[in-house]
Amino acid sequence: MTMTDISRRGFLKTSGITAGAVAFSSFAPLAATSNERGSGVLTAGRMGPILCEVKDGKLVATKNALAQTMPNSLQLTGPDQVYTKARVKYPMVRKGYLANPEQPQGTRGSDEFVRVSWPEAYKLIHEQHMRIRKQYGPASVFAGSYGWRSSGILHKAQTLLQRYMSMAGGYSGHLGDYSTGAAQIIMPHVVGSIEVYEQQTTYPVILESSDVVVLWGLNPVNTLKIAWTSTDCAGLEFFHQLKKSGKTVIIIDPIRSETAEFFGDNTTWVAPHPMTDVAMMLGIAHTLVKNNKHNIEFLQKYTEGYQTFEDYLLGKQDGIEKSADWASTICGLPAKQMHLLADIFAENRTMLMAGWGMQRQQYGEQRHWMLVTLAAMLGQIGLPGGGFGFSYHYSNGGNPTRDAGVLPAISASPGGGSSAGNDWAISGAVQSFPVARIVEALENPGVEYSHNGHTLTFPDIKMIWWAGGANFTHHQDTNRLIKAWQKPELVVISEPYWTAAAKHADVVLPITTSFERNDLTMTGDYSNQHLVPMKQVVEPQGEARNDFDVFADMAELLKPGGHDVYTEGKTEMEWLYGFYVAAQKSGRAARVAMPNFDTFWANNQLIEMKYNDKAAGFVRYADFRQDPVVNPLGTPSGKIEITSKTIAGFELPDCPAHPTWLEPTEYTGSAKQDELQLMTAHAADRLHSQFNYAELRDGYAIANREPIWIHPQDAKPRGIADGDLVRAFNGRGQVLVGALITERIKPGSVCIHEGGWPDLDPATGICKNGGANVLTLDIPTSRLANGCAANSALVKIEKYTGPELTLTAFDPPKNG
Ligand SMILES: Nc1nc2c(c(=O)[nH]1)N[C@H]1C(S)=C(S)[C@@H](COP(=O)(O)OP(=O)(O)OC[C@H]3O[C@@H](n4cnc5c(=O)[nH]c(N)nc54)[C@H](O)[C@@H]3O)O[C@H]1N2
Ligand SMILES: Nc1nc2c(c(=O)[nH]1)N[C@H]1C(S)=C(S)[C@@H](COP(=O)(O)OP(=O)(O)OC[C@H]3O[C@@H](n4cnc5c(=O)[nH]c(N)nc54)[C@H](O)[C@@H]3O)O[C@H]1N2
Ligand SMILES: [Mo]
Repeated sequence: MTMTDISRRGFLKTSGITAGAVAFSSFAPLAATSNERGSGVLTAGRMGPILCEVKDGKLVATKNALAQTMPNSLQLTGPDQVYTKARVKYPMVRKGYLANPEQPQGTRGSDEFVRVSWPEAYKLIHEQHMRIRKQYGPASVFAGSYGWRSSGILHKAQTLLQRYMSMAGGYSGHLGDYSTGAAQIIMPHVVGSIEVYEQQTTYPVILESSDVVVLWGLNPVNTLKIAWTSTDCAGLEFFHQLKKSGKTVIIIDPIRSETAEFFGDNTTWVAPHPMTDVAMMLGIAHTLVKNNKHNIEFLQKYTEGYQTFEDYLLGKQDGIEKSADWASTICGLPAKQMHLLADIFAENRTMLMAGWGMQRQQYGEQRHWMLVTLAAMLGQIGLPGGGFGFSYHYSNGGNPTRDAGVLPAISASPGGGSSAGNDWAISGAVQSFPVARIVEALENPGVEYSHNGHTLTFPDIKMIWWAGGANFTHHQDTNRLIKAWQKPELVVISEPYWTAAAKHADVVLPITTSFERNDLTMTGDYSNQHLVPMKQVVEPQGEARNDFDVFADMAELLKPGGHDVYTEGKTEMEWLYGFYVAAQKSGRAARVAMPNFDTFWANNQLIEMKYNDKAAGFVRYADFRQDPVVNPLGTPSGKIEITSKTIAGFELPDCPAHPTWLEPTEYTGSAKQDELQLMTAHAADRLHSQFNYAELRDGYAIANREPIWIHPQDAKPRGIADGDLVRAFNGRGQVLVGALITERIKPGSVCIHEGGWPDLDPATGICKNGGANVLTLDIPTSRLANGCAANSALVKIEKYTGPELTLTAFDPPKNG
């Protein structure tokens, strides 16, 4: 069904409202297949427990180790991860840096690299690290190193870096993340918790009790391929069963996503312009009020400050009624469609599931705040299958929590506490800034800025060590980043691959992949469904070493004995044994029996934790709904804050006291004639930049570049045909992309998925691989949250007619 089909019948045609609810037990969790599966070494990655086929010491294939109905392309990437030509083989140092580390010649990013031995690399880093630390203090050393390093509880790149830096006397760290920067700061003011990383009203309850499920900027068929720990695969199965249930599913997204394709005729696709959801929600809210369909009783009992918001909604302050007609001119949908959505939401048990792409935008705080407000007006929060949920598309939020033996993880300071032996002064982060403000920090040392009501100061960064993140791919406005990146005196990158960040470093250290070391992980960030051995499958490639060993060796250079303080005198397997014993102990408390470690490790099988019927019936906010006095929320009023006195007190022009439509700087509404809005959604066949080098790329690359999704209406007047090489550009940069002409995107918008490795041509400055962030705007969501606002940019596109440019994104540098 398309977005033009807006009849009530159109929406509800396949509705479970008449079909009847699906039985509670129908969401039987899929059994782990560890007993029936084929042979292979068992390990795990973000994409789930994985079986590895090894021939003659070589990893030849990887596949899922759990039963699953939905395919997960990322599970096939094992051999590419180990053997890609993009692997870093040896420690390498930039030529101009090696020649004179205190006064380096040449420029980061355009200099040659020279191979050195591990001891030479250690010595060089140690000496310069100590010089910088002594000269400028601990805050000058940035170890905030954000990113999606591999799964595992021992080989945690960032934590291991920080463990070393804490032994060295402290460092500058980061606050928050790129994922939910805006939502995780605004939600505690609104509902008293961060929401985005919390257990949701469960999948079984949705299948039993929801009539209408709204996927608001949610693309779970892509985003549930992975989890922060390792996916338990239950989320994809849930959406499979949701489709089978015949319930009404409405998808609100400028892109007809993989999820919309998956639901096919079982869904209605509604496509507003990007960045306009608040206007659209206001239009729906206004309709509710005009038709007296808002739940006044709920608003009175459970919320604070509704009246102020309603005054705004009805235009009592600014003379503008935020009606569906008003919203229509902004979001590009017919008013009738918003009227209909208001009716459907109010008349049925409706779960509003929201993704995060729409808060990774300028004024991103407003999206989820307004969505909670809309849900409050519908009055279904705390009822089974009603209300809102912000983690249904991520890490299987909604898969019931198991009774489990839960693994701990290595900590950022040795001994897990504040001291390790009397003569080590252990210190954590001495100064931290919101993670997506790194370029602003590099540009503005010592400058004050406002963050969540506080005044903070940017550190003066002189050294950066990045381990476990791809910041040249993940950060906005690459050319601005490259400029700011010249400021520090030393940049070290620990990486398995020659990422753009590695190519812009002074020292590059080759790190193992998770297939080359032993570790452990749970699956399901909320469910703890399995405990999985992550077994070493092959020998490390080249001279790759584990982050753990690198930092342990570096700690020895800090002071004799440092190695043992760092490792606490334990080997890799001794650490894993200790973690497992701790899990066994917590398992006993939950009445879960687990074999002893040696048996478990030799078994080559995962442990499935115990299903808990009570947990399976969890309804978020049920206790608050039952008694808001006994079970208040963690907000100042104890209620849902539709107007927040706290936020009002911050007096921020970019984040007012209640959800508000604020016109973005760069969006369709401000576009000049030939400009288009750029969306940068997460890709189906990558985890951000990870696996961009893999064979899967052959399936999606167009003209050997990242694809750009263009609506025929936008392609035709520009003379762009399907498969053409296209130049997308704006004042910030330019990229080469391959045209995918499709009606699956709202006219006026284009999409280049985030995660393509930047590959800047030195002569023209064009990114030859289509790295989306070369074009994005590096601004904070607002001075409330300072979140990542990547999805806020205008671009122009044209058919590329310049000289042929060869892709070099995945080539190691000369001598590499
Ligand atoms: N335009 C735009 N930009 C975005 C986004 C967007 O939507 N649009 N999304 C943002 C979001 S939500 C996020 S979370 C970020 C993601 O940004 P990142 O998390 O930085 O992205 P990844 O590509 O997963 O980077 C992980 C890196 O760690 C390396 N690595 C893997 N295992 C190990 C290990 O064991 N040790 C070491 N040392 N390294 C390892 C990998 O090779 C890879 O280079 O991107 C953000 N950027
Ligand atoms: N396969 C895969 N899975 C992943 C990741 C990955 O890179 N690859 N990344 C992981 C990480 S770190 C994160 S944070 C999550 C990200 O999860 P999300 O942030 O939810 O993912 P996105 O793809 O950015 O956005 C989801 C959908 O929102 C839509 N959207 C964008 N802007 C708007 C808007 O203005 N309005 C509306 N209504 N919709 C909009 C996009 O078109 C997209 O279909 O996914 C995780 N899962
Ligand atoms: Mo993320």
